[in-house]
Amino acid sequence: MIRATRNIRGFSLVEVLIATILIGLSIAALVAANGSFTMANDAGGDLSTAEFLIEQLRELTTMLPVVDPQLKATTFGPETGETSLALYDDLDDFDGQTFSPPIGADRAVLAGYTSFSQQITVENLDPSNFNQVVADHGSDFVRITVIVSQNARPVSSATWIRARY
Ligand SMILES: [Ca+2]
Ligand SMILES: [Ca+2]
Repeated sequence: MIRATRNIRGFSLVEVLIATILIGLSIAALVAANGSFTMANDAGGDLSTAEFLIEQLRELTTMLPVVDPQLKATTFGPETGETSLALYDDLDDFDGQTFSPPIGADRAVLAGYTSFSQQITVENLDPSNFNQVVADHGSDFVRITVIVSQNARPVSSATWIRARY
């Protein structure tokens, strides 16, 4: 047995085993890395979608007055008779609303994004300290916050400030 091993040039069983283990480890590492890249790519795609959905609400609300054009600052939230999204005509009408499935800047449902939702909050701010929230209609400045979630998990959010004019 020993003589035969000396005479035959080739790989021993131990060498073959080590080579096999090394190749196996390399393949496992490659598979794991590929999985990580795929997950990172998916997360990037979700974030892009969330940013897009934030922009839709920003565009929708940009042209709206801060308080109701007819009734002025009488009701924080939808005024009497403003029973649907199509009738909302000022910023605070949108306070506390969640759109699931999300909506576009034209207020139409975005059917292709059903796993996402948009949550919007409108708050009045102290004019001398924008970190301080004051009573509803308590100042001429409002802060709009939009949180976009996917399957109830927040993905992205944005905040901006508007002045009453
Ligand atoms: Ca209104
Ligand atoms: Ca209102």
